Amino acid sequence: MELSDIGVVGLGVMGANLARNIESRGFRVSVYNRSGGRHSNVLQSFDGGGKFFPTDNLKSFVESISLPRKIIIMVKAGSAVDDVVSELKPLLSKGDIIIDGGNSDFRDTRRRLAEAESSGLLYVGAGISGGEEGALKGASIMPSGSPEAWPKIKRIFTSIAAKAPDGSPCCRWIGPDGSGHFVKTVHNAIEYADMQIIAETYSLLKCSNKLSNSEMAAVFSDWNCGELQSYLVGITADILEVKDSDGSDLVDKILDSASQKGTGKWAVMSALNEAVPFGLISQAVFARFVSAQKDGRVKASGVFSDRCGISSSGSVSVRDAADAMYASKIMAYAQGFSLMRAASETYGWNLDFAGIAKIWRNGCIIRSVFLDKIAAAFESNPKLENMLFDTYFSNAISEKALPWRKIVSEAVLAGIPAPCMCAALSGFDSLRTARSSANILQALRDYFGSHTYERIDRPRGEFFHTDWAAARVAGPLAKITKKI
Ligand code: NBP
Repeated sequence: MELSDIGVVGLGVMGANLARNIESRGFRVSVYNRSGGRHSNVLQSFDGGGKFFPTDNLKSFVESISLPRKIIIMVKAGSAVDDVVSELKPLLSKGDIIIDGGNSDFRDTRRRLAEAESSGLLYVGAGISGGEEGALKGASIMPSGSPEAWPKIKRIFTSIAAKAPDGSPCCRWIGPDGSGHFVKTVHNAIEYADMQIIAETYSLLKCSNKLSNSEMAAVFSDWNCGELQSYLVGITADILEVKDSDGSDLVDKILDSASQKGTGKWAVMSALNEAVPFGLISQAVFARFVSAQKDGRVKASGVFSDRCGISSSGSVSVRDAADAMYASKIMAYAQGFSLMRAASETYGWNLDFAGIAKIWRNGCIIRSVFLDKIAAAFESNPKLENMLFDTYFSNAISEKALPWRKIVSEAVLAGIPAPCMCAALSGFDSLRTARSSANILQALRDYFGSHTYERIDRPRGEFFHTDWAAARVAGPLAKITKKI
């Protein structure tokens, strides 16, 4: 009996297109979907035939794949993955490879990996970015997990991946454990920030400059030819030109309430766990929560319409807006890479940051020319502590600092919400402030809670406590400060 090279479980948007992509590269693909009938629809949509092995139960699906079996699970993240894994396990043989290609939480991947390996199986958590089109024509793929699995799946994965401008596949082994899904989570978090920065700029051009959608489309198209070139900026220009059936602009009819599936939230939670400053990306996630509170916003707009101190200076410079976007983008990526760096140290993943930037250059949603600069920065210094310390980025953000401040100030004065750009700028200012105001925080904490503090005139690690109330009355000679 002829056997297939690989199997795909779950023929939703991503699974169906991924199966087609794999088959189009000359591999034989077994396909299975929980709800019967879906694979026949899928195969019909691909003109039927091909090197597909459609199956209607998991047992025959598993038996139709050559050893060691390679099975990609493309189902909804969460308990559905556990369901499929536990149904597959009794049917598999030692050395078979389970690959979860969905957007799983990396902590789930760590657990599933350990359980699979304890049963003699190999397990891969592969972040896949690019949406429907990427799955079909070439995605950015971030696999990690059992290292013995990589040589066995590498040929298929690198052939279905997008190709970077230099021809290299946008897929490389990320590392052990759940590192691939973690990197995909950070990718998505950066995607949240990129999108929110675009939305804030759109808002300024629309509300301050009163540009029409077609005028904004021209601005975004122009930006897409320069340093801001990116997939998201390009499709923003497209969106602004699309008409509804009555000839009006479709974008104006879209309800301003954005949803999310959880990867942004997971990234923020990881940043909290790793103690990494993540204000800008957190604001991008919270901005979606605020957007979803449509009724509350409508109510507040009625309450505060004439009482919120707006003092706009008028329209903004389009050039300054581009600079503010670019500077904010630098901060977003700096935060994302700092989070990956912290997690890499915590979990011992030894992540290759230049390699990660390289596989994001095509296929994925955040693809842009900007990623070449990041790859170059980490290639010249793999231990780069913060992207902002790279010469290219430190020069770029310094050159754009003044226009960035002007744009953020105008947004604040005009009362136009720009949570990401404001957080980006204040994150930058916080970072470059050598002597911060945290001395006051420490004094307050010590005053009310005896939490102690360190002194600038004593070595780090020596802690002091002051009886602040007594000191205020007794003056400098009193013995009110003690070393702990
Ligand atoms: P879809 O919603 O299009 O399809 C979901 C699939 O999961 C269907 O095949 C469904 O089977 C199956 N499924 C579910 Br739901 N529960 C199951 C269960 N308990 N057992 C077996 N199968 C089950 O999702 P999608 O957009 O293809 O996304 C798949 C994964 O890829 C997700 O993790 C998603 O986050 C990720 N992802 C999506 C995109 C994107 O742009 N859509 C991009 C990158 C990553 P059924 O037909 O029987 O209901």
